[in-house]
Amino acid sequence: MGGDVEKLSAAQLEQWHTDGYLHLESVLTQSEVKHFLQEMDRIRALPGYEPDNDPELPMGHYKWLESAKDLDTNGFMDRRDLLIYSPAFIDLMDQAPIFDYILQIMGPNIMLSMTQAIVRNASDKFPGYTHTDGGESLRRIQVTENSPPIAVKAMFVLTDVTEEDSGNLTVFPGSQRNQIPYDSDRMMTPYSPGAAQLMGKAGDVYLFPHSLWHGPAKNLSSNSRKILLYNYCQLWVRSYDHNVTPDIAQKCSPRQRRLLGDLGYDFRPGSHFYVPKDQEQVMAKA
Ligand SMILES: O=C(O)CCC(=O)C(=O)O
Repeated sequence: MGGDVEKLSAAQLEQWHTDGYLHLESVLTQSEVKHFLQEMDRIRALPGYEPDNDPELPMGHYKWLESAKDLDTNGFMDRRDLLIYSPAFIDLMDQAPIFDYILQIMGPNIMLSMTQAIVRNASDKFPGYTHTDGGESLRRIQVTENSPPIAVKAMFVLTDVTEEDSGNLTVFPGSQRNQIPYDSDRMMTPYSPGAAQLMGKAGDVYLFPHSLWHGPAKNLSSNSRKILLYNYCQLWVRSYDHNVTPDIAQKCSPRQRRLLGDLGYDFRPGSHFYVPKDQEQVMAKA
């Protein structure tokens, strides 16, 4: 793909294939961390997509609300579709080195499928949960070890998580290849056998495929745990998040627009089936 791109080492790739996740340290600078934390505080008071108990909403769907329900900056927040809020959220979609690693792992025929900001407040009421991403469908599909994954998530950690039960991302290493039986009475939780609660520092990133069993542990610490999530999928799978308005499109570079599904021509039946001829070139140019 040319250019000066950062690459995962052979040892990291082996860990990716074996454990199904990577913990990359100090990816964001402390000033980037500070900026994104301030942005999370700011957008909480703004309208956006948040979870809601509206019985009219199908499972997993978000609702457009006037603000987060809790306006305390350490209270719970789960905001989707972040690109509308600032250029920093747009630029994070293809920032080095994480996007270089995503291209290395997934290949060039990809798009951005979701963005999300989550605050897991300290609470003894939240038991944590465990799941795969992509719902019932993707869970049933297991690619071979060396295949590019169908969908991958980058979790940007914005607050230190240095002890267990601090809202840690909890993973089941290897479960991307050896799926855990799910059509049974067995309920997976972050405390089921095989679970590993990950530690991390503000600025670190975890990469994992949607097929890895994962989820947040309880947060019994005295701090809120704050993260950003950027998801990527193979181009034909398509985004399940973004409304790409003209305003967002005009703030994006050609590569960012392509990642949002703009193929360089108007959509018509057949688009997204084959990749555009210039896909590799567009992905290679930051
Ligand atoms: O850690 C969280 O708050 C949620 C993360 C998660 O479950 C996910 O990335 O799907």
